[in-house]
This record gives sequence, structure tokens and C-alpha cells, in this order.
Amino acid sequence: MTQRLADAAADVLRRNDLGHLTVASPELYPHQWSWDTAFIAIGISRLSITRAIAEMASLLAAQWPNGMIPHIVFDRPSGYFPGPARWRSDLALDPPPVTTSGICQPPVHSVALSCILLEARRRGGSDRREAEEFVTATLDRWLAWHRWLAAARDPDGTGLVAIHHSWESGMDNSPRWDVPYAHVRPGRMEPFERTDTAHVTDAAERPTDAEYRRYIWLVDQMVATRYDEDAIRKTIDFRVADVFTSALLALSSDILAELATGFGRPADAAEMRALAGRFRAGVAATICPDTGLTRDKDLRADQWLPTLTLGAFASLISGYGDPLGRQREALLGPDWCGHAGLRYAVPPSTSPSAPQFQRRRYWRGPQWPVMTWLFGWAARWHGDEELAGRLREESLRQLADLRFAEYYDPLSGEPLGSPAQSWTAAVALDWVSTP
Ligand code: 9WN
Repeated sequence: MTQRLADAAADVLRRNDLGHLTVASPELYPHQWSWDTAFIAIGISRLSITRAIAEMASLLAAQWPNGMIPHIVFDRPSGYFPGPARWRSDLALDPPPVTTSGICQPPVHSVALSCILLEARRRGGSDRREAEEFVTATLDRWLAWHRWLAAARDPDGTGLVAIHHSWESGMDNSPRWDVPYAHVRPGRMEPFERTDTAHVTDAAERPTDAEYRRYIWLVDQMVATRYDEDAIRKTIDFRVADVFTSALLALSSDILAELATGFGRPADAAEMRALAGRFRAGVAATICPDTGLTRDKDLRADQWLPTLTLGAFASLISGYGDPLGRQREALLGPDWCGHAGLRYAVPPSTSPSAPQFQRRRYWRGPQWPVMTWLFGWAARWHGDEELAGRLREESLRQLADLRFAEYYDPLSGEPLGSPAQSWTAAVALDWVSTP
């Protein structure tokens, strides 16, 4: 089975490969997405270091001059909505090096750098040389990305990253955002037509039309400022401190610090270590004393947002002193991986015990293999081999259907969303290649 899974995953990645970049999925997402690219590059590094590096390089080529790595790179025309005509990144970038969206996604790129480097060093020879040269040549660009996030999205030094759109969290319609979105009331706007629902068998697996109106309303609000961060902060209807993205910034900054040390850049290493400390503390400060779980915060309403979603486990990403802490216990407990109704014991995006749980709808219930991988990788990084091993084993059982679906119904195990999703194939390939 292991070899069949590896071959099938590699096949999906090859089919979604345009040569210089891999699309997130063949039909629903025919472009390059920022955090998808990191996971995809990790998978591809098991096949070719040169190609994994090309993946990261093509994303970097779209980095904005201020350091932001945009969430979508549009390198060719397609029917994807919203496309370049709605995003108008040309208003911010004159001339734009590449056409992109105007927002970002979670910073997982240094996880990819570290995985690629590890694999390249294991292989040795020219692979090792190429990966080390790539890190040397691009370290400043990754540092600039982290510095932009810290400065533009946490100007007051709270240790939490503010997002201006739920697409920036990567968990678009998660119940995490229900309360802040209730305050977003779209007015008159340019009409639009969704194209995403044409690519899934059942529209109930996607966000609703009402959610899409809000998504596009926020895009239009940003475009109106020509992507001026100060103006966005003052005018946007959605501004939330995203605890999961903050945890990823902490983890990724630790990794960048390690890389900077290894590549003879002690001052940058110290700066990244300080950033990691700041965001780890920010995440810890969101913990609800009653539950021990992390929370987002609505910055416009100055209100905590406790939800039974993956956002409750941010400390498992950013680092947690005591491995038998409450979040670990809760994750493995009866409301989460240990829920009696689950087909596979991997974290659902929303707890089946939560009132907002919807087993088929996107981030409101389904299990996303890429998230299982991320929790597993972070557990290993923090020294919790036991948790990492459990997640890997269950995830491999789920992935044995060889469908590489975007997400899965946690109760029936049915594959949902887009089939042949690149990041699902990529993490499958990485899991099977990891001893
Ligand atoms: C909007 C590509 C992306 C992922 C996100 C996921 C979904 C896009 C969409 O697909 O979002 O960015 O059109 O629904 O939510 O995490 O990066 O796979």
C-alpha cells in the first residue's frame, strides 16, 4: 500500500504541475496559492529538490516590495473568481511583477524551507548544494515576509497577527469568523458571479452565497484603499486577531532563526527568535482560563471569540511547555479525535460536539489532511513523537482511498471538495516517506 500511495500522490503532483509552479487543484483552483505552495514543495522535495526549489522561487517572484507574500499568484487566465480584475493588485504595484491577489495567507514557508533542506542534506551532493544556495540567496526575502507580518499586522506589538479577510486565515468559513462576519453588512456593490460551486458535486460543501457577498465586499473595501495598510486598518469591516496564524508565525520564526544561525546570520537569528517569543506569548495570552483553549479576538468589537474549531489548539503549533497540556488532552478527547462517531481519529476542522458543526461544509466540520499533517509536524518539532505518530498513522489510513480530496466527511470518511488536491497529495507523499 505504501508504494501505491506514494506513486498515486506523485502522479497527482505531476499532473498539477505547470512546469514552474503547481496549481492548488486542477479545476477548482487553477493557480498558485501561498500556503499551498509550502506544503506542495514539501511533498515535491521527496521527488526532486530542484523542482521543490522552483516551486518556492516562483512564489517568491510574486512577493510584494513591502515584503507581503500574496495569497494567489495568477500566472494565466482562468475562470477562477475573484480573479485579477476584481483584486486589482495593479493599483498597489505599478508595474506589477506578476498579477496577484491583494491579501496574504499563513506563514508556513519556513517549514517548507527546513523540510527541503533536510531532505536535500540527506541526499547530499548537488541536491545539498542547490538547497543551501537557495536558502543563502533567499533568506532576506523570507525575513522580509516575517518582518512585514509583524509590522503591518501587529503594529502595537501585541503578539497577534490581525487579518482583514477570513481568506487570510486559510480557514475561510470556519465558525471562528461567524461573529465578526455578522458585523459585515455589504452595501451596493459591483455584481459578481461565483464560479467555485461549478467545480464541486454539491454546493453544500462550499461557503454560502451570503458568505461570498461578504468576502467580495471586503475585497472591494481593500481595493478602494489601493491596498494601503493604514487605510485598510481604519476602514475595513473585518479585523480579527487570528490566533492560529500568530502561532504559525511563532513556529516559523523559530525555524527561520535556526536557519539564520546555520547560515552565519546571528543578528537575524536573534531578531527572529525575539519575534517567535513575542508571538508565542501573544498566543498564550489568548488562552481561556476555563478551557485551556486558545481564542481569536475581534479587534473591531474588542471581543474574545472562543470556538470549538482548530483555532482552539494554537499552542500545539506555537509550542507548549507541558506535552500533557490541556490542549493536547482536548485534541485527543471525546469532542475531537476521540469522538465516537469519527471514521478516522484525526482533528475535524470544527468539533462534532459544536452547535455550528456541519459534516460536509468546508471548514465547518470536515477533516483536512493538510491540517492533520501540520499538527503532526508541529508535534514532532516540539518533541511529541507520540502525538505525531498517532496522527500520521490515522491520516495514512484516511489517505489510503487514493482520492487526495481537499477534505473528508469526518463521520462517513467520504472524500469531499476538490479531488486531486495538490497539498493533500503532497502531505501524503511526505507522510509515507517519513520513517
Ligand atoms: C480562497 C487553495 C485554497 C486554500 C484555502 C482554502 C481555499 C480559496 C477558495 O482554497 O480557499 O483562498 O477559493 O475557497 O480555504 O485554505 O489555500 O487550496
